[in-house]
Amino acid sequence: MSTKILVLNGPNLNLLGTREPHIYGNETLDDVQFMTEARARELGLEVEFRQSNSESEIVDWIQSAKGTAHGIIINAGAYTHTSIAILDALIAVSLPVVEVHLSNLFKREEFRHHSFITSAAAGLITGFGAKGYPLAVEAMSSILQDAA
Ligand code: CA2
Repeated sequence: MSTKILVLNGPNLNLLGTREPHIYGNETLDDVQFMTEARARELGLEVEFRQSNSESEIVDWIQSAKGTAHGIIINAGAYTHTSIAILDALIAVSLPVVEVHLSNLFKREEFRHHSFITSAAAGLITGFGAKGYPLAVEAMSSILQDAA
């Protein structure tokens, strides 16, 4: 099986590039997918890139990663700050996790400073816009190589 990374995007990230470019940048989610897949290809990794506005669908996708993916990159959107269900699913699959955010959470409102995801993640990339995704792919590649 090729080395496969599941890249998950949470609510409203489908709106990227349409509003709030000063916070999230000008790239659309399709652009982010393109950049993510390009870096993955360079590193010999395969990417499955998904977005959902539904917490339960994200939980289902995380559960189904066991046995089908080698790692998970996740931008859980606003669920980052609320979802114990996503945290529990990430812990349950025990795959390496890299958390990514377009904006710098710590320069924003206090309620965005806490992430339920981070405690299940190897690390957090926040504030580099769309470029955070290829960076997350690099981080995942390094984690998987170290574990091999
Ligand atoms: O910075 C990030 O990547 C976030 O995960 C984005 C979430 C936000 O709730 C998190 O605190 C940080 C929001 C994604 C919504 O994206 C939009 C993009 C364009 C227009 C409206 C929403």
